[in-house]
Amino acid sequence: MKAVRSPHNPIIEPKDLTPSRDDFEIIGVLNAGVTRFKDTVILLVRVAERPINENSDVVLTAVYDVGEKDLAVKEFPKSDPDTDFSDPRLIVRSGQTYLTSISHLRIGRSKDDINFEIDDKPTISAANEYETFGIEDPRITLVDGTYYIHYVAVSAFGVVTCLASTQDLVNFRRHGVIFCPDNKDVAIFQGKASDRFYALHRPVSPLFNMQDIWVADSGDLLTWGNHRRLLGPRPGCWDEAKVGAGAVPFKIEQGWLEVYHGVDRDNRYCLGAALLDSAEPWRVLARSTEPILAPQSDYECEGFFGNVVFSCGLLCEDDKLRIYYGAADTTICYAELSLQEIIDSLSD
Ligand code: MAN
Repeated sequence: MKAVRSPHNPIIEPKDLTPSRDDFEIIGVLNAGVTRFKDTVILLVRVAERPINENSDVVLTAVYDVGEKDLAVKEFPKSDPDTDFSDPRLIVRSGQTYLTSISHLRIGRSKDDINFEIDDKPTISAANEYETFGIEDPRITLVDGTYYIHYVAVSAFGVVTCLASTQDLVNFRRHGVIFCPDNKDVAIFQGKASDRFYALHRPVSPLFNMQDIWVADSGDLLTWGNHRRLLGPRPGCWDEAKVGAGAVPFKIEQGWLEVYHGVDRDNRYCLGAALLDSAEPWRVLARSTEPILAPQSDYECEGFFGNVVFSCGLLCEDDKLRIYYGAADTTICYAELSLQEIIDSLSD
């Protein structure tokens, strides 16, 4: 599979943006939702920040304080034997998990697909009890002129998926939690099947160690039912450990195409594709046996969390997939792949 990476990669880096506060630094700009409005590509990028720290004996992070309606800095001594810092994304103190950064979402616009003007201020940020550890990984689905944004919200109550909508990308209406804990990697299909909305989602069963992709349907985008298991990890394959939806599924001649992420035993995140039946999207017709995009360049292999390519959105135009993806949880990159080559590489 030939992925043509932009020679300008990474196309967006933390240094291109201004932190939301003077005492914060941006450690990652990643995992963007994507849509097009006329000749403009719109990204809703995830910006991960943490307090600037000059004391090497402690780890600092920020959480949203619901009472104060503001971010509060939290300090964790590195010497505390009851605190586990082994995953760079997490702080686990006496069984309670915190994140090492707090994310918000910002809009970026480009007329040439590659050079983005990113807003100086957060577009959507943590604002309620389900979002105290931040909001992440947005996907955008356009329905009758309204952009529906489904994003991950993290708090001590768990990982949920929330819905917001906007017509002008300026004023946003929050619709609350649409999938309860732990459930992320929700991707609402671009278009209806048999007159219903469909969404991929990824519930977690810690008891049985299951993290599979499920599919549900809805008449109003808010209430989801008819949950069915769609696909899971495959032993010995590039997606042997974990799978989750990536981009919003979109219609092609042969069915719905979904670009999802798979993780292997070494925690390598790759992208692959799945083809779902047009009228019955709970049926998987074919899947990638090899990744369509795997970490390979320095900027994908090294960073805040290395060996990661992760996508929340793409544009399928001129028989090409224009994929925007987070690289090493640090930057946003761009690659083009031939739709035909992807279809030819799928097998059942
Ligand atoms: C999680 C996701 C992403 C992130 C990857 C890799 O599964 O929620 O936010 O990019 O891990 O760290």
